[in-house]
Amino acid sequence: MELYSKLILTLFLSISISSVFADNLIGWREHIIDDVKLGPSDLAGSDGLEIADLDKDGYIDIVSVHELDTKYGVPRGYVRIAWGTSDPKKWELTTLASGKEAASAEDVDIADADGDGWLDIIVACELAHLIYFRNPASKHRSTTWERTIPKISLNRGSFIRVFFADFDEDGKVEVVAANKGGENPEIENAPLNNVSIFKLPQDPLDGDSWEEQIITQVRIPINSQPVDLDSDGDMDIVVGSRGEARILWLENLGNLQFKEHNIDLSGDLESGSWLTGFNMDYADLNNDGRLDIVSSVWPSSAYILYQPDSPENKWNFLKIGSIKPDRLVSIAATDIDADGDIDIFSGSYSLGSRDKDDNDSLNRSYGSVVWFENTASGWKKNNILRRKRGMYDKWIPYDLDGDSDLDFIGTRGNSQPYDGVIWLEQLSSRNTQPVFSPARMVDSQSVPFPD
Ligand SMILES: [Ca+2]
Ligand SMILES: [Ca+2]
Ligand SMILES: [Ca+2]
Ligand SMILES: [Ca+2]
Repeated sequence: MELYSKLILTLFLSISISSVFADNLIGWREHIIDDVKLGPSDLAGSDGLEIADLDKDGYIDIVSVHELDTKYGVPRGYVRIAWGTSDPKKWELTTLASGKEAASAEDVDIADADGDGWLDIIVACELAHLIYFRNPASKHRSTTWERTIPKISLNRGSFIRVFFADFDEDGKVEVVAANKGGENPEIENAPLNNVSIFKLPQDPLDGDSWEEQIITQVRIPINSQPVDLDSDGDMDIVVGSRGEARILWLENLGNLQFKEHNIDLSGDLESGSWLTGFNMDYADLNNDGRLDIVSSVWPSSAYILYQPDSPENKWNFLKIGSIKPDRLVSIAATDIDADGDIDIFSGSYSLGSRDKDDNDSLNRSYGSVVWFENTASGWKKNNILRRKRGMYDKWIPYDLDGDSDLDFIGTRGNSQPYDGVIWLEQLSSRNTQPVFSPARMVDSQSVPFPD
């Protein structure tokens, strides 16, 4: 016990001292939005999230999905909404769906799908369907939102990503989704699976009338992200294949026709590393007018892939940095320090037990959060937090407290009972305070960064 106290004290001192001498004065304070104390006692496996003002009260609301994946057996999950208020430390929490309807809910998107002026919700479930929720237009928090599980999405394995976008520019959104087949397909023998657009009927609640159009097939599709990659005004789609360890893009030709382009790199990545395509963000990083891709490269790095002047050409690339030995899973490209250039915010995926801290070597993937600062002399890694457990899968930049610096809203998984939804408040001038102020007194054990 005494040794343990000493260890904690040493850790505390080293964190304090390093923060005093840190170059920049940005600090981060963690706030909990949803967890087992504020929400259902079995909330876990928190994963995708999106934000929008669903009830038009002027405050951002957060839709988050939770896989409950620390337990096996009956497929279950939660779709939760945190309703914003004038105080970013106060949220009203409701459950939009639970149990089998939200079986291993993995991803979510928000758009006005039926054209009534109110934002609707779609969720991809790993076990295993799509489910659409219609915004009720009034009494948002107390009424049960009407919903449908489109028949065409049933009995075909795991939906891993889902997005709304208007691909044919008729003013109504379509749905694009990646179906990876089984929940844990073997990479070697994985069959080709679909990336599909679903054309919605006039009333998307009419689940029998959704029409599927397959737009490509790859081994273990893991992403199908709408983005206007060639900046010609229509939405293209960036696809990731885990089975083939590559990404590609589908150029929108109009009328729901797409032309497939490989994204081939101009050289080799470091040996033993590969593109996952699961989490990417987009920004013009070399100011040539073309959008570039910022991607995680497993196991531990973030890279920029520079878009070439023609889709036939190879993509040059640059390594931004690494969080070795942690597994880098999330990428948000935005100007974090408000100095006019794009920085990168990232989190990792802890391995090992999800419901307790393991006693083992420090040279393993833990749950960490860092940001990479774009500086005149290159990319500088700024450490924020590192714990034994945490999967920080997605970050949404948003100035939640209205003090003009960007804060980050995210989910945390792999760390029951600490899973849920959090936000990290940016403290632009923290002076001598630590870089990171945790929300809880007791949490998964903090561990020092190796660098
Ligand atoms: Ca709201
Ligand atoms: Ca385009
Ligand atoms: Ca910047
Ligand atoms: Ca702020």
